[in-house]
Amino acid sequence: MTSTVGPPPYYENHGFQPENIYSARQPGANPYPQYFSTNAPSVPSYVPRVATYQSSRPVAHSSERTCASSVKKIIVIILSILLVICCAIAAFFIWYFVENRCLGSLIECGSSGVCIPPSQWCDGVSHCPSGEDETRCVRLFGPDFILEVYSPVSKSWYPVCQDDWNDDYGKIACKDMGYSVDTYYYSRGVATEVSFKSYMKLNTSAGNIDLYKKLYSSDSCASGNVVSLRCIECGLSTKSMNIMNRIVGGSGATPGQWPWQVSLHVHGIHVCGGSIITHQWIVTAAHCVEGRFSDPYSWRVYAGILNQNEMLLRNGYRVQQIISHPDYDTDSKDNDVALMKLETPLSFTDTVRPVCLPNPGMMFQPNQQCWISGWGAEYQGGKTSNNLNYVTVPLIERSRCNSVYIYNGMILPTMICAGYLGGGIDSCQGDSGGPLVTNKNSVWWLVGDTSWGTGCASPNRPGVYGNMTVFTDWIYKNMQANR
Ligand code: 4AZ
Repeated sequence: MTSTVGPPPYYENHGFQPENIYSARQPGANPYPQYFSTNAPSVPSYVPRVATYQSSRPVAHSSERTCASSVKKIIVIILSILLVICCAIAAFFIWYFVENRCLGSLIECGSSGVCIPPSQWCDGVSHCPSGEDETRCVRLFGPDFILEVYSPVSKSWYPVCQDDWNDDYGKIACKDMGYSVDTYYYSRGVATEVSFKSYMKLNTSAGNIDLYKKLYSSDSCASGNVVSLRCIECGLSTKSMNIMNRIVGGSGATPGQWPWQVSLHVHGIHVCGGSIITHQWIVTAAHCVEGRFSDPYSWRVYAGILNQNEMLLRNGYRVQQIISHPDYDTDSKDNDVALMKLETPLSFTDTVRPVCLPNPGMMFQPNQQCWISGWGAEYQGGKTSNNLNYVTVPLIERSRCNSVYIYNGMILPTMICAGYLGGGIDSCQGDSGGPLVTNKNSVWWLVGDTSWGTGCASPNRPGVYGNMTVFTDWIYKNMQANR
């Protein structure tokens, strides 16, 4: 230990001394430069008098001035930096309000600056100042993607007649459903169904006005064709199916077979599955993003990779936003659906592609052949699988799945059962959030998202999936509000 006993060291502050002005001072020599006379009065007449509490030693005085001016400089620099930061923040907010005026997950009423929550958009009650929330309601209906527009007057949906329709109108309708115009696929006419009695028609003489103001209801459609609208090229698998068939009791997937399947990681560990629906949006289960998992920054999304070990060598896509269904219930698993918005868009390839969201009016049949895929456990209580597995499962009618010997009334309208009552084949821990899909009209549709079940592959305990048809509208509105 070193001792600190004794007087403290004395340091004389000479301040800044430019070279060759002051010569090196000898001990006992005049401390002042020679051009100051040593016989001069203690306060020379030409030296301004200063208050005595200021140092009378010229060297110390100049050093304090230097120090004060340095402090001033630093303050000026800091203030300048703060000013620049404030200007940048103000510019960002101005830009933000000009570009997307509605903060958070709200939809703007036209360009009025009034914002409403997605749940109030097209709910049959007018909330916008000019009623835009009820006059710009579009949807795609059935397996042929028939474009329908809602008439608030007759309170019903009408198919749009193909007469005078073009891609520019198609792009507007796709944008109003929450799609980006960059993904626009096509608009084409398809023969009308006998069930169509009225149509929405374009009034071409209406001039350059809003699409929806140009539409009027009519009992005739000259071409006999209605608009089939595809806002994204979805539901295409590049690999033909090996139905022969692990998941529990499934097979290993090949590249491009389930291109919408993603693996969702937290701290390098697979937690849940998900499905790609656009370049930036992933559908998963709300229970996957509950509680401590609700922070978007903790997630990484892996697309187009079949093997978990390989994912650990890659970066994954960052998540910008997570939207959980507002009516999700932890206990009953009612509305077990959530959306993840990626920070950067996915590039679509043969192995990375979106699945189609089911349109209202899809009517999936009981016993309809569907497929589940995921990296979940291969047996009850097992660990995550290294490779992506898949298996075919039939849908089970809700009334049957709700019977006393199966789930005894626990299957709500937001749920759909699929699997085998004999057991042996099922989704399991780690498959949650992932897809339940079917193929109809040569298109792959997202029928459900893996949600829950009692154990895995046990007799009379089939898998339970979120009923995607019920969620499509919620998904579109939230994509629209968070563009
Ligand atoms: C789960 O915890 C899970 N057998 C997924 C599916 C099923 C059960 C549990 C259905 O991720």
